[in-house]
Amino acid sequence: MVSLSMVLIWLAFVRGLLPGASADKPEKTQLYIGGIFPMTGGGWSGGQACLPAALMALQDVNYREDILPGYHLNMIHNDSECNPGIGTNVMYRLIYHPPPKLMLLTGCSSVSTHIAEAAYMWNLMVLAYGSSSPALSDRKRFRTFFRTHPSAVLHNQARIRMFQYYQWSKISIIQETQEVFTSTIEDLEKRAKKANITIATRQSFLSDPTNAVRSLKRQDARIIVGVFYEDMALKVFCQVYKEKMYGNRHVWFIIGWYPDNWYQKVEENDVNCTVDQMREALQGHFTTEMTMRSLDDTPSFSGLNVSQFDEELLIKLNNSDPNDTPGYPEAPLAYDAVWALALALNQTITRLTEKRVNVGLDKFTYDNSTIFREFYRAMDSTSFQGVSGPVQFLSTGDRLTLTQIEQMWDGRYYKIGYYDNKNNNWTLNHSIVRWNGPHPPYDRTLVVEDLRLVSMELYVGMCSSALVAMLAAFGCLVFNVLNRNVRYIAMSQPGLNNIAVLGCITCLSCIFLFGLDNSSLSGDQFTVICQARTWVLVVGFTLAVGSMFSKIWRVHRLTTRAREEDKVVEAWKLYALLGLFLAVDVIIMTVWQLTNPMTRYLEDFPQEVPEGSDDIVIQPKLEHCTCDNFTIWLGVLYGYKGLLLLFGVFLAYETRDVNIKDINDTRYVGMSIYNIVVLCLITAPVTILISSQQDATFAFTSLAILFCTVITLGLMFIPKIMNYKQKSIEETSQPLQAPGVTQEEEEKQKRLQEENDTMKKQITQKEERIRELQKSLKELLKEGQKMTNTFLAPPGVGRLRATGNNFTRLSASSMASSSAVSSYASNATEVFEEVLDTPPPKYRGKAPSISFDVGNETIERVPDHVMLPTVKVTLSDEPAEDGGQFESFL
Ligand code: ABU
Repeated sequence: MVSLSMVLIWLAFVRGLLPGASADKPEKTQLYIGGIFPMTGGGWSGGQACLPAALMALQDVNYREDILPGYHLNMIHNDSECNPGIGTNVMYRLIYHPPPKLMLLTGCSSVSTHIAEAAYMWNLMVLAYGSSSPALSDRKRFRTFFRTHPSAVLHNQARIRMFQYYQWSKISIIQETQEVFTSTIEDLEKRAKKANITIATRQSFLSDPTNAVRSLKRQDARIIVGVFYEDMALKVFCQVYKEKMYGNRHVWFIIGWYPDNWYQKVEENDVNCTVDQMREALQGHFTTEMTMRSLDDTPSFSGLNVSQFDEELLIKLNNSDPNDTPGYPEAPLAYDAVWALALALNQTITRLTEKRVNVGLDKFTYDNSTIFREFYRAMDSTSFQGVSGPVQFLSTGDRLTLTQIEQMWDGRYYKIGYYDNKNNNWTLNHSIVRWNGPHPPYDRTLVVEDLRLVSMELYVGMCSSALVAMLAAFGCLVFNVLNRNVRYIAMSQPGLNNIAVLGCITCLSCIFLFGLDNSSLSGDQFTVICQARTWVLVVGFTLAVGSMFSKIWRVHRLTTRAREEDKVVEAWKLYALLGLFLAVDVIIMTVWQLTNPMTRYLEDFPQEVPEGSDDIVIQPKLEHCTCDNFTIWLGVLYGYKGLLLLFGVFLAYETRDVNIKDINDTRYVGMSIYNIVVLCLITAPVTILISSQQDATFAFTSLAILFCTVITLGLMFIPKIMNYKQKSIEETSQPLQAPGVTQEEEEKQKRLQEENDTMKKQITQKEERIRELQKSLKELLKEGQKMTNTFLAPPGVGRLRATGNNFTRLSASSMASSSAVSSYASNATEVFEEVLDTPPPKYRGKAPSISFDVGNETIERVPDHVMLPTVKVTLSDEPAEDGGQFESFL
């Protein structure tokens, strides 16, 4: 009531002062409207400038004789504190305290929504000068609502345009929990989605933005839209300063209707940051706001242009700093709102007259819908030039204007452009736009993928080695094929050796495939190669190891089977065994390929931040060739190959002493298998352990393949090549098969040869044993019988010879019986020399044998291949003068 009386006094004063106001004119009928102004409170206290502007408009309307003739428009108003509860209370007071109000003027969206939702119950129209909430555009909910303040959706159109222009496709949002902001953000989300812009995160807060800002930081928000009232803006940017979420990595978009120096009000809002800190945090941020002052100086319907309006308003504000006065930007909207309702009422009078409804506006009551209906229609069709620009309402009660974009630099706002919502075009003064960094910030931390590749030097080195090994293997193959008829090679299963060489070459080719990565392959190509290399290695391994296995199995059969027919392993069986191994490979690999195909998988490593870069992080990645159940499949393959190797090792061990001359590489094949087992046992687990180090894995795998193949080739072929060199071509190249000799005969000959060799070996061992026995016997005899040289000739084939000149008697007796087998006295030297090489004269005619009587038997001594019993030879009577010796030759 105090306010009302002040207004009336003030109006009376103005009327008295203004020209054209005459005291003798008939009393005017008083009309009343209600005004709800947020004068205080934390949100938007725009009433501080809007109320004077509205009063100014009332004064100007009342001054005009052509507007509302015979009426005087009054406004009864109160403070809503931008609080819905207080605002609603003010509304009830206005309604229930006479006189009836023709209309309610409101500001602050949260208050306006409550009032506008209820007002139609009293046939009341609501006109908002300061409500931006997009929610208010809902005609079904707010049936009698109009506003000179455009909807905040106009901000969103301009924002989206900016995002598109600077190619920001990922934004984040922070909002105060108020319907005005929630509905603004909902609209922004819809528009962003349409424009393919992702909302990375949306944070909201009620009264403390600390956690919301921290959360933005955690989520690496870069382009941030903030919608909140001025008091919250101070808190938000103080926290932004603390979290260092400003500068060259961040861009903030906030609402532009705060007074220009809003950030300086830190003390009165209890914000724990200095003005300088706020200025620093706000450097370069953008604001969007609807144009609230006409862009040109053309006079409005009221007669005032914008500058005149501002001048007058400043007087009303007692020349206080407009930048420091909340609602100063919106003041033209309040001024135009009063003009809009005055013009609508004016129009209503005309309409009522036209309709011959003979009631004055002062007869309006809350249940009189006649005046209300005409008033609504008049308002709906209002159109005039205001100080805020053209005033016209859409069917939703909204108003369209340009959106103005500003940027703050060093604490000052600079206009950088406008967005025309109606025509969907914009003007942006790029030269004014400034950035904290050398370029507009990125909308996200750029994650640069760094694919870890096998080093080129290593790849070239390993491939060169593999190539050399392949050439060597090829050389072995050629050697084997060219000399396949040479006995030495022909007897070593050259066919299987050739397959082993091919297996080695296949395995070596894998080295080329293992080193191929993203530097030369696309993702799909890598998948193909990763499948191919598994197949190639598996098949190569089986060809090499399988053929060696077959060879050693054959030798094992040959040397361990008792029956002659069991010993024979036909060649086709060896190849069939190899074929079986390959078939198992193909089955395992095919099932693997069909059920869990190998594919490209990228392993991520911890991100790295390059020095001096805020916007880029390096994401190291490594390509792997893997699949579901990879470990199981690897286990199946390793299990099968492991069994093959294990059995191969067993066979190699069993045949370790076999030295069959013509199957001359048995031992070497065994050694190759040992070597492969050892290398596989090391390589398989180590490559799994170091699988995250591409160079080490490639080097280790390649070296294992190189060692396995080169050692195998060396063991199989170097002895053959050496042998080939040593033996003359004539010796080694005897035709294997004389004309007319059958394959069977040849096999038999081979077998006999092998047996012969075995026996020769046994003989050598026995001879060795004999020598040892002779030696010990000699020592015994020397000690025990100095006068009698007794010599125990060992059993076996051999010759006896005594040296010296003067043996008088020589007797030989069998160890088996004590009787002498032969005795005579003669020139011993002569006799024995003769006995051994040619029968002595007296035995001539019996040559080439000599017989000994052993007991009742006569054993004929044949120079070769005859086993003699142990013969005791005694040289007695007179030892040789020269201390002659007696020796046995075997
Ligand atoms: N421009 C002031 C808007 C205030 C509000 O919508 O609550």
